[in-house]
Amino acid sequence: MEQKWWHGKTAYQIYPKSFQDSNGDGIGDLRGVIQRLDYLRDLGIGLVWLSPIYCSPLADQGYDISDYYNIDPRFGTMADMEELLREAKKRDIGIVMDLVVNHCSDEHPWFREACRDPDGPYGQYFYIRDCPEGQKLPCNWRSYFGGPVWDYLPGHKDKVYLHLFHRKQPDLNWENPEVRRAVYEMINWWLDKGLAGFRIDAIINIKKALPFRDYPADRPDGLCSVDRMLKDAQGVLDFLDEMAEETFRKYDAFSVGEVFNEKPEELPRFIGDRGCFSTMFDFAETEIGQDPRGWYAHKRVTAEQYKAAAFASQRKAEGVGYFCNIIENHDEPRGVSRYLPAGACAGPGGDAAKKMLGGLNFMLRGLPFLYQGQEIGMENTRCETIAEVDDISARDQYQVALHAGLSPAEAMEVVNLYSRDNARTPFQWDNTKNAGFTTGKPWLRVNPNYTQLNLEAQRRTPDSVWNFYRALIALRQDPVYQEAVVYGRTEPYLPELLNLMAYYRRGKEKTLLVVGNFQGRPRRIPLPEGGQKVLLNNLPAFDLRQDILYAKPWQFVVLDVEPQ
Ligand code: TEU
Ligand code: CA
Repeated sequence: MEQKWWHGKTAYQIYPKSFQDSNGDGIGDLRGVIQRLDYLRDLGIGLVWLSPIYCSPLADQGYDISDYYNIDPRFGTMADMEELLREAKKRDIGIVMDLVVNHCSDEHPWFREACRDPDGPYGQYFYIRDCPEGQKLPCNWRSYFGGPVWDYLPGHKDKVYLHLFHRKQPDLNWENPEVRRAVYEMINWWLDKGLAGFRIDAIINIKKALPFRDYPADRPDGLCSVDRMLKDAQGVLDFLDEMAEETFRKYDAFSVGEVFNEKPEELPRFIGDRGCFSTMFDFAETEIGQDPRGWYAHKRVTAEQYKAAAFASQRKAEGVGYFCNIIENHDEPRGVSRYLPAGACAGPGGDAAKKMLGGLNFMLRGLPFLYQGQEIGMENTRCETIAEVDDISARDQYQVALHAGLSPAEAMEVVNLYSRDNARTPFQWDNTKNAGFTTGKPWLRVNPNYTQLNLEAQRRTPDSVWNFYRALIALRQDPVYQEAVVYGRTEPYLPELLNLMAYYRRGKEKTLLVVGNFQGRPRRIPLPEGGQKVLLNNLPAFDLRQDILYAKPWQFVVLDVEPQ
């Protein structure tokens, strides 16, 4: 596998709306990000992905773009963006923007024009079909946010348009070469400005199985998940190869795909040496326990499932490419609230558990992608009623749960576990009002645990979660260990032992052994014989006697061991 300029970095996702507000309007913004660049540099971050900051009606928090060439005034100005690029560059931080091109906003001029004249050129930018009122829709697919993927074209009673996501997110017709040309032009315009690359949103959806047809209904609503259609859709990689050739490759840009539902044999074409993307997120852990009926039927993740999913992904990437490893993002609950048993991170030993989970994920082969607040162990938030919830997918899933017979209180438990708001509460900088995020009224309620859980407190505490993440990042940058951490082969260690997740990272010179006691109970762990040097430990103790580690609950260590 070819080595790339970004392989050794540590990446960080910013959700700008919730990161840092600079002007007191309660909404995080670009000037806020600029203010925090030193923080990111000192943490050791080399790549930053910004969730969308383009002009948008914010029907889906910026994932509905009405102008790809401008910054939404709520987030700042183009001058702010240019300053951010310059200032980031000074600190050796590459800025990655979100590329949301499966759909645009219904307020984008292309869609407005398509509504005005569906038979004109812009009608071909979207999927518009004749469908007189009362007639059957072109197909029975269910939008990701609930309800049919079809809605009446504004101003027309006899035409419908396709939206796989929200009705304010009409799908762009990638079969139309004009659309593809317009997208590539926009990408290059941004890369010319000095962007390091893009995170590519929901990209598998750009290829539809055509012509539109029904699939067997999979819920009582008579609709069928888009996932079913994606199985039949052929040829997404032809579009993506073309895109890479016309854009990213010319700039040696970084690109990370948000890819779900890929066909396994296609992995090399996604992230191999000549792949269309530099890398893609590994969502294997995210997908554990999911149930097509909806969030209410999801199952909690066990340590064994987590381990199996992580190791399977490491095997898949071996010799092919390089995944991005995450425990959370802006669409997912907080990793510590999800992958640790209920209540584990709140009680005593909670910090140890958080560090163990973070360490196990961070040390896997691939690019570690931290999500804002992960480095201080931010947790899920709680809402008592659905009225407090902002996330459009959580609102839909609440209804799905009610229809399935759950009580409102039970449905709220489901929402509290999986709502996207969990990751979107403001960053907890300190224990002043609103956690130092804003002097105004935050757009989304700050997690009340900020009085204890905040960056400022963790800076002052040597054994905080934050200091542990700093040590992880420092290890990745350590010239002695970097080769093993970045490129070393992953080899599971004693995978048959329940609630133990351990693996070697075998580099050219150095071999590391990563060990996590994935349970709130102590245990004995046999270690390979002979010299072990402890590089990282989430607890003060390291109780080793005759090659047996007497591990404490949630203990996590990284050892430098003799290659064998
Ligand atoms: O998410 C794509 C995606 O597949 C989502 O349906 C995801 O599974 C869902 O949000 C979970 O509730 C991307 C973005 O990350 C997300 O924020 C956007 O809402 C979505 O695309 C539409 O642009
Ligand atoms: Ca603001």
